[in-house]
Amino acid sequence: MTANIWTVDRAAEALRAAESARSARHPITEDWPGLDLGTAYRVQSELVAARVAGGEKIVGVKLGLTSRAKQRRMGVDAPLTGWLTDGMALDAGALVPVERLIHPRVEPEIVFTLGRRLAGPGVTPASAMAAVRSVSAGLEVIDSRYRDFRFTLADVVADNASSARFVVGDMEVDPAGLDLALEACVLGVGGAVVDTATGAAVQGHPGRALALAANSLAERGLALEEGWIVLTGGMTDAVPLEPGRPITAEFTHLGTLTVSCD
Ligand code: OOG
Ligand code: MG
Repeated sequence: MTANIWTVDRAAEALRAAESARSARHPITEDWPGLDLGTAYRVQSELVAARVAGGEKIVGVKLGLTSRAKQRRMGVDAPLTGWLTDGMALDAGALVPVERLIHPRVEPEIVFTLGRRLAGPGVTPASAMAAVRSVSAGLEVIDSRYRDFRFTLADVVADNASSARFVVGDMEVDPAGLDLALEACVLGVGGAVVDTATGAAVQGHPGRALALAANSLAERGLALEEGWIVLTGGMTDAVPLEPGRPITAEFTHLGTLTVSCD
């Protein structure tokens, strides 16, 4: 009955296959009900290790499901982390290569660049913010490898938190001059405002999300490195990316970012 045995390798391969075929699949936990969080993070590590072996470089970390808007929509009530590589980065203004994606959605995020290494455990929001060199606007393009973005926490962890692409704005703002809980974002689709939020939507303050990422990585013996970027999580629900309907995030102090596709 070896065909029924699921392993970290097999789960990673199933997710890679769904991504390259652009074909959404059913949740891994339907095949592998025993998949626990620790093992799901090993699947995630294996996926990113394969990208690194293929020449990509890790440039940072993302948090997912840090806001109530996202947790409610996805039906998962705990945050998670995933990896970002240079292969996922898009230049501001570049078209999103939707021909390589399954069903992309876009969400506005507050992004940190670290001026020094940040290692848990015991990182507080204040000590996390002390490691931040600059704050920027971000738009994340997520693309779950699961049909209809339907998954459990273990599934979405294994799928590297639905990571696909991301854009970071060129403004690099000193965190000392900002109240990030009150930093507002207006999300527009095709010129119409569809949602609004402030930084407080993200764990009360995005610095709390950063501390959470450092402490969560520490449980796996890992740390956030100097120079890395950290996407702190969608402030609003994500919106589908469609041709002819550019998605714009306008922030109070971090500038305005737009993504679109043909
Ligand atoms: C999971 C990824 C969540 C965020 O910012 O909350 C995420 C998903 O919604 O597919 O990136
Ligand atoms: Mg996100």
